[in-house]
Amino acid sequence: MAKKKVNVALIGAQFMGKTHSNAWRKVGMFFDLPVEPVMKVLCGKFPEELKVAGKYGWEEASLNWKEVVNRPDIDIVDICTPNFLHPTMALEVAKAGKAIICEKPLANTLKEANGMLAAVKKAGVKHMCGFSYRFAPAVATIKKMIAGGELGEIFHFRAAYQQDWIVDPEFPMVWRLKKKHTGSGALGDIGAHIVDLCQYLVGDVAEVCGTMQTFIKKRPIADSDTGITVKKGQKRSRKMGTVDVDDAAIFLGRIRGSNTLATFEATRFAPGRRNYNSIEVYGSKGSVTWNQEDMNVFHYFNRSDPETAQGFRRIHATDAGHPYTEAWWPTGHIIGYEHLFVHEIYDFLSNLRKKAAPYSTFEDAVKCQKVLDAVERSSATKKWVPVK
Ligand code: SOE
Repeated sequence: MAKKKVNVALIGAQFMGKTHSNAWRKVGMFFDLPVEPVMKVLCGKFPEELKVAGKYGWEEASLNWKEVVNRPDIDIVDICTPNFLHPTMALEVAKAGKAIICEKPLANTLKEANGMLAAVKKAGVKHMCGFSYRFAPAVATIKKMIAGGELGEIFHFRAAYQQDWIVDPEFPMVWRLKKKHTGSGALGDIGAHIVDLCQYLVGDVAEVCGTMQTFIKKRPIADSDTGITVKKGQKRSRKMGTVDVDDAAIFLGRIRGSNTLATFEATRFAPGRRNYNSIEVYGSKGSVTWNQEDMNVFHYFNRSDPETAQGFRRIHATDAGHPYTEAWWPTGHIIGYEHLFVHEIYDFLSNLRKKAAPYSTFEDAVKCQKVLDAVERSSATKKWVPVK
């Protein structure tokens, strides 16, 4: 029987537009789906950037996202724009009654994030926020281990998400460095990921104490915003712009209803760490560690191993028993960053016509935004702040 076609519109043609386009294109090739996604329209801000629409697999391209969102033939809208645009777009999509995927963080502020959650609930539409690292086979396996009690009582959750793409003072002003476009800097961009991983794997953060730092406060203004990479030949004026967001945020957390202590570091000033999203979980029965730069493996220490054979085992999360891996290659044939987006869209489509939402929803994204908000208030007051 022919599968119901669901028409997709994607808003945003830069880094996330590219990763999500790849995912929409690959998901039906590698996974069995209850519906057939059709890549209908890529929406962008400039005619120039829409030249990739055909190459990315989209049937149409449009500069008018609002018109596309309200088209009766569009069923799902995927928002891959800078953070400040998420609320306006999500509210429009919810009003139009379409299913919605939105990149993280949900919004610049907790207030806006709450508004987005209220809108999708009122509209009764399916909603996902793309916390992609949950969908790494190794991370999904760690989730099962912790939920199954294999690590016992959790003493510590530790996460450090370290990058280095703006250590060069010549790196120009881009949207991720301007509060009005991004909300916060490293905290909301990469700190959001490790907060979500903590709340996904271990438990909700109940209170935080943190501090934030901007190392380079002035940067050259560029002729174009190229996300996190500097395009060859990009011209930079001598006019300088002010960085009004954090370059790094470090904070402690206590986990609701447990004795677990959490420590978080989100920095863009760790030379040599390109996209080093790393987590460590230490429990009464054992420990696990994982990092995105070596994303196909995780390390596991089991306290009940014989004393003469104790140590961190290096486990390849590419065997058939690891989530998502059967769709790809034989064991040991690794996957990459882009596959995580295929996995998240697979989970979204698999549950499109069900009540269930076994993935990161707007609810989870608001829980994350509450922690980000509390960290900003803690940094400003130099006090512990409860996460309401
Ligand atoms: C930049 O820090 C960035 O592109 C993040 O915005 C993404 O969420 C992360 O997956 C990779 O790095």
